[in-house]
Amino acid sequence: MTKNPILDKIAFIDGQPYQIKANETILEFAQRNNFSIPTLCDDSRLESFGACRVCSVDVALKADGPSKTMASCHTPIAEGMHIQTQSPSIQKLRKNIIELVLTDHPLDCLTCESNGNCELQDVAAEVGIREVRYKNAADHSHYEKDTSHPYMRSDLSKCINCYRCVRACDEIQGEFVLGIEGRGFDSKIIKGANLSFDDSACVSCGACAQTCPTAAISDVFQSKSVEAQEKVRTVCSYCGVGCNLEVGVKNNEILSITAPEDAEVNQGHTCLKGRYAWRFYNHPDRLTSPLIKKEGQFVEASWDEAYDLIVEKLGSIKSDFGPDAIAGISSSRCPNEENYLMQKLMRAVIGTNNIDCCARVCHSPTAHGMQQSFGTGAATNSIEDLAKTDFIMVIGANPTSAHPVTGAKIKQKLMKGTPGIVIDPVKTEVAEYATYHLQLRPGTNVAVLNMMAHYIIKEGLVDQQFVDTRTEGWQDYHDALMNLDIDRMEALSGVDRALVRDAAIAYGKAEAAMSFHGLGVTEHSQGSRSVMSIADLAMMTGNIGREGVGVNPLRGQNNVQGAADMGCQPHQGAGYMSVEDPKWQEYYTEKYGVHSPTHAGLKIPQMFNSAKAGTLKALWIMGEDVAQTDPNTHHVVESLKNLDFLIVQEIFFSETAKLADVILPGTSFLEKSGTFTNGERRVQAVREVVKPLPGTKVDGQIIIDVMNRMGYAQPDYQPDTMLAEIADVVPFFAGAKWNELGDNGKQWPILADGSETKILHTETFKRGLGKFHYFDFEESKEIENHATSFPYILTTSRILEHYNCGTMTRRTDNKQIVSEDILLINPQDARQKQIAHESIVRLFSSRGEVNLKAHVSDKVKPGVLFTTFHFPELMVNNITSDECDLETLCPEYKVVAVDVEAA
Ligand SMILES: Nc1nc2c(c(=O)[nH]1)N[C@H]1C(S)=C(S)[C@@H](COP(=O)(O)OP(=O)(O)OC[C@H]3O[C@@H](n4cnc5c(=O)[nH]c(N)nc54)[C@H](O)[C@@H]3O)O[C@H]1N2
Ligand SMILES: Nc1nc2c(c(=O)[nH]1)N[C@H]1C(S)=C(S)[C@@H](COP(=O)(O)OP(=O)(O)OC[C@H]3O[C@@H](n4cnc5c(=O)[nH]c(N)nc54)[C@H](O)[C@@H]3O)O[C@H]1N2
Ligand code: SF4
Ligand code: SF4
Ligand SMILES: [Mo]
Repeated sequence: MTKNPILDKIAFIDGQPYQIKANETILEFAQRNNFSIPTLCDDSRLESFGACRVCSVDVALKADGPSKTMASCHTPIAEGMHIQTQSPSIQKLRKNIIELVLTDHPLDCLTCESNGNCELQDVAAEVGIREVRYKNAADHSHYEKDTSHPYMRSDLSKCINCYRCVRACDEIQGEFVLGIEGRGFDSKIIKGANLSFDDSACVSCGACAQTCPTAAISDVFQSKSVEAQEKVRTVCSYCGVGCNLEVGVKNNEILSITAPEDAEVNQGHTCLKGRYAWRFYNHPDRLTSPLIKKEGQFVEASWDEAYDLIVEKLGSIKSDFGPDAIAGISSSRCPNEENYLMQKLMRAVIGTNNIDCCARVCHSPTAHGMQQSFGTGAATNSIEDLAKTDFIMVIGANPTSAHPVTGAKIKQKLMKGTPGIVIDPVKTEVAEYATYHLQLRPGTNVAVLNMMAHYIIKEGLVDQQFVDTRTEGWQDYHDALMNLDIDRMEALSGVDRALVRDAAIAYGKAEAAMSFHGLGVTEHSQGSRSVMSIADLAMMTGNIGREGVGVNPLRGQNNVQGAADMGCQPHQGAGYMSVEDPKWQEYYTEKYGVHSPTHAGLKIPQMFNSAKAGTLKALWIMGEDVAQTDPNTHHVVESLKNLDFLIVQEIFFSETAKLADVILPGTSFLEKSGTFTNGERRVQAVREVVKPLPGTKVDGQIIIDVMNRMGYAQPDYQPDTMLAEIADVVPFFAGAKWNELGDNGKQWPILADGSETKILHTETFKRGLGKFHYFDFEESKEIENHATSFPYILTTSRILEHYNCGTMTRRTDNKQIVSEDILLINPQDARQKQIAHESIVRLFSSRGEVNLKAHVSDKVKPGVLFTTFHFPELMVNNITSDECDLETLCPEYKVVAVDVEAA
């Protein structure tokens, strides 16, 4: 459909003049001006379809001129048009159409799963239908219901052939699961080759259920949503996309979660975790009482007993061994306010900088690397820029599994012809749609990125003006690249030089190229260096500081950006000011009213080593299951066992909680208020949906209770006053106010006047000039030391259905969809090792072993194996290594020297 690019011109609706906007349909024009036009096949997120014609209007080109009836959803508005939305002939037409639709629709409204939440009924009422004249002309009641899926149902006898579900699956999710079989009255929606949801390629995003105007496809819980007394807007607590959610509640019980269509982050879309995986919140396994370990057994205790013990223990350790014998690990699953409090507890109350969070094992190389290159570690652009870019590079990220809503957008762009590069040892879903897939050996990013930079220079594609005016360090970088040993890099990375050259040329020539990266970049011994190399590519091609470009880490956990912003790292306090700089020590001293500790603290791996060595005595871990998710589990568990005192603040009895001396039952995101900061720096309000489960306390209040008992006066937890305190300390939160965040939040820096920032480094970089860094490729020590005995490279990642340690997703019906970690092995390797598809194999490294099921798959190259770490029964981290990023100590989860054999 072509639309009119007209601005500031007038058209008329029911006789009244209104300004028209470019690229608007008549329907959008009317809706914007508050005229109601009934629709059935329309969904504003989908391409207009014009099938049902319920949205028909009369259109004349002159005030009293002859009119034509047109479908408003796909007719562009034009200057001078006169639209009649309710003429008698139009009303009659709509009524006839709806009557016809209803003849084909079972009249079981009283028992229908839509439970009154039916657009068809609403439209029928709107067009004035009181009864149906030709009942069930075409009877489809024999269509079988599909109840194979834990979260969705289909009952196609209720289908009215609007094809919204098919279009949502194609255009929003890009999964192409749904199709149409047959013609006319017999046409029917099918899944794949007429399969059930369960057997189809459906990824359970729920887009079809959300758009279906009847209950032909519905959420299992949908019928309940209309009973909700209240709808609360909050933010998903799984991944860093930060989808905005609407939660239906009744009597302090959650009935449903859907995605609001005005959500700026996710436009009415989610993945199955945000929409469906919330039943953990009142699961019987939730911790509901403080527990104290006595003679090896956990015993229920009162909050007072638990607090007394904590204050006594931390107090005596501090006085006997000094504050640095105590450390804290904060939770990127928790709101900013709670992370801020956790670091404040450590710094202002205990007196140590020993505070860290899961960014350590995740994107700490991104934060460090981008700080070196640009001056700040956060994503330079916004996800909405995907609409404005004309080239996409995805490096070491699998967004359709790990950031599904953004992943679906990236996939849509690539499918619709935007060229792109995927650099990944695995054939990920986005790799299948990308123009270039550079399937490198795990651990060789620096080699491939250097080759790309070399070809960009050689082909004359450097944006010299950007380099000259906005950057420094170019000449050294340039000279090193001109001397690159391409033969060696090609051999080491295993990627054909011609392919790298073509990809580099395409990136270099793009008007606006956007790069996204993930853990396949950071979780390596050269993690920080790879991040700086990505920044180099962006700077040398001028892809920084404007729309549709930039370096965009796909931050992992819902609030990992926030945890670092709030200072949950040992070298920088809240707002990233150096804890070793006397000027900033003074700043924090003034803000917190107590003297700041003066030297940087321990990073998580150093905490474990110090615990093992006996110098770290006490550790307080909030919401991080290190015993399952940190590498080399035996080492982690031994270290934790060697502590004098371990406090675990959790919502479930995690693997780490099992080792605690005291367990404090916190609350999930559904039971508290605060803010999460997503991967594009968007600070959004998380709102209490239900009251904290009896026996639990809001995590922030737990920390405050202990602060107060240790003699530091901190007011009780309130989201508004906490955010005000943060705004006073963290410069880029200066204008953040709880009651001004609205439904869609604000992207930081939030200036004092309350305005937000969509794109960073537009005029200058945070550090002034952007800085080029060249690094030689270095082989991982893991390969150097172990490859002869363990010749395969294992890379570990995640899957769509489960989330990290899995305490939450394993307690939802997601477990019915996926119930174990699987090893991917190339057919050639499987043959050689005599490993059959779905057989159990023994996977082992120099650290340990794990038995798991093999899937023979050409998604991985020969020599490379792939698995996930979601199930503690298997404990994949038994075999991962202690190697880590040289600069930040981020573990090298992505390169593990292993061997495998049939079990
Ligand atoms: N469903 C789901 N979503 C999640 C999570 C989850 O557990 N489940 N976890 C969240 C968290 S904490 C995070 S940090 C994010 C992570 O999300 P991503 O950053 O996408 O992380 P991974 O899927 O672990 O790894 C990404 C890709 O890196 C590739 N890779 C491995 N080695 C290399 C290499 O040497 N070079 C390159 N270029 N690529 C390599 C892997 O094959 C994989 O496809 O996801 C978040 N979202
Ligand atoms: N082999 C391998 N291991 C990995 C990775 C990998 O790629 N490969 N990825 C690593 C990465 S990127 C990350 S980020 C880590 C993640 O590892 P973790 O941070 O350990 O994992 P999560 O499952 O995100 O959540 C941690 C805990 O927080 C608890 N929790 C959730 N919400 C709350 C709350 O509101 N309050 C409290 N008190 N607790 C809460 C959950 O029950 C869970 O036990 O795993 C790392 N481990
Ligand atoms: S849930 Fe999502 S992937 Fe599955 S059929 Fe519906 S739209 Fe397609
Ligand atoms: S894409 Fe991420 S934030 Fe959105 S619903 Fe899924 S897990 Fe939640
Ligand atoms: Mo992560």
